[in-house]
Amino acid sequence: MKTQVAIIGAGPAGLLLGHLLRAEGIDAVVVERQSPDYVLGRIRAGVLERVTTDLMERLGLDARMHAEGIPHDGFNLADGERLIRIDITALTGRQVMVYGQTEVTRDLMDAAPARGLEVIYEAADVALHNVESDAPSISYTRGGAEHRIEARFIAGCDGFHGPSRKAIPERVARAFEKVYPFGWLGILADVPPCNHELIYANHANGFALASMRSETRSRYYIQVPLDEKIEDWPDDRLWDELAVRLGPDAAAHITRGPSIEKSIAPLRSFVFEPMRHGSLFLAGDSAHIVPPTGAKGLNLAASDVVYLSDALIGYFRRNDADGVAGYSGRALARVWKSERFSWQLTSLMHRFPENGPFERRMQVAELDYIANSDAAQTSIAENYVGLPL
Ligand code: RFL
Ligand code: PHB
Repeated sequence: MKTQVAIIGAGPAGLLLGHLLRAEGIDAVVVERQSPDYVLGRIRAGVLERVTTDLMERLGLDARMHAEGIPHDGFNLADGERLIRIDITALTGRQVMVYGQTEVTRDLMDAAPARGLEVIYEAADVALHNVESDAPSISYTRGGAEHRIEARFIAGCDGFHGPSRKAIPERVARAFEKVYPFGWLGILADVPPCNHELIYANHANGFALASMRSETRSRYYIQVPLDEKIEDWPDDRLWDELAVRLGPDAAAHITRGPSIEKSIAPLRSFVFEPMRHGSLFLAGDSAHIVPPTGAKGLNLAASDVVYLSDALIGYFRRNDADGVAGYSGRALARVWKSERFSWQLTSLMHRFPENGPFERRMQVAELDYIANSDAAQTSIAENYVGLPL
């Protein structure tokens, strides 16, 4: 098979890119290792910045998002008795949208056939070839047969564990990484949220987050050590711990219910440079990971795709290769700012096993500063709502 852009990975980055290219008449094929049900079963992001909602609007795939998503004007930072509300709308004039990554992915998936975007699911052994040439290709096996897709470019949208990043030789690359000594244990349950806005809580037992997917579906997280096992967290223990960490006011409004999903995700900051090598581009989690505290991962995938689709549309429609050459630098400038914000909010709101009383006083002093400074709140709000493209 021949196409213009071969896309590896049908997560948000790959599907958004495929749709943006098809909307400009550019041929693209997406190759995904998992089945559609598996992809939709992964419970991940919940908060969308304007960059992501704008993309769904540009594609004309925003009807369900606007009908079912919940715009939020603010969120809360809690520490003991203190609750600091960050009024993002008053401070920035903008909102964020609570609409699950699962739903974004479903909307993109459902629209693919009608828009001429071919997505090949359950493709095994995906491998990249000749990425330094103008005629790269990918090979994969499916149903026992071997297949090859020849393309002008490859977009590696295959997440942190995919093969694309590894196809960039070490001699031209540099990786930056920070691994945190804890993970987030998440629970999804069909119960009303305890608060109409998100609460990020710093408690002596560790961080907790109260989030939601809708008026009837809640998403909560707690910080746990990396060696913690899901089996050690039956629902009752998790609800008890959430009530302790979120504090009495929130606890009074927690509705308990059976978990419909429970999983542990490790926290990591990671950036890979460059994001293009020859005819291969990286976008989304394949090039960078942020800890989920800032709600930035999916939104960074979306901003990468805005830059990458600009570059590819310039190349194919206007014969202009400048965007291709500039992609990595443009994308990384925004990536590093989101890395900074996610790392800072993670440091402020979690309990680190290696930290002592001095670091704790630093957290308290910073929260005190934030509580009393419009400038500090504005800085948090403009980052949370999303920096300009
Ligand atoms: P994805 O979603 O991982 O998709 C990559 C796709 O590539 C496929 N793949 C392969 N396909 C073919 N061959 C191979 N060899 C392949 N290897 C992998 C995979 O099956 C998959 O379908 O990456 P993408 O598209 O870059 O999207 C990134 C986002 O998924 C991620 O950044 C966010 O989920 C991060 N994140 C959050 N982001 C936000 O913006 N807001 C949030 O509120 C938020 N909360 C979260 C999060 C991530 C979490 N976890 C579990 C990591 C909360 C959590 C708990
Ligand atoms: C979520 O609802 O899954 C969520 C919300 C905010 C975050 C991270 C995850 O910062």
